[in-house]
Amino acid sequence: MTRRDADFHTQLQERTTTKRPPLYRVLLLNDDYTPMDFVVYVLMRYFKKSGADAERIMLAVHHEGRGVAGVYTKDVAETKVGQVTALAREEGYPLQVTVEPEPDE
Ligand code: TYC
Repeated sequence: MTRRDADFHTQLQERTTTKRPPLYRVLLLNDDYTPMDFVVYVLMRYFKKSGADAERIMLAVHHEGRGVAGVYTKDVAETKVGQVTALAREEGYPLQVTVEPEPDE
């Protein structure tokens, strides 16, 4: 294969290979003041969890200190952090929500 063939091959690959975007975890952190019901509500409303899953995740955060609410592209993850943080502050709760990169597969 000539150098030009190799370059053409590389460019074709770059044009036609579909790349998945990097993903980010939205984490909930435990605290002593945010009500359990509020955390369950947030998990159902913003992270589309069933009642049973929301309860399980909330209790895991309560006992282990942190837990994954959902995994999204960067923009979506950051939007959810903003929405949930705003609602928690409106209600006067200190709930902490953060984002971390999902280790790539
Ligand atoms: N620890 C809180 C309580 O006992 C409940 C709670 C769970 C708070 C998860 C935050 O991310 C959280 N009321």
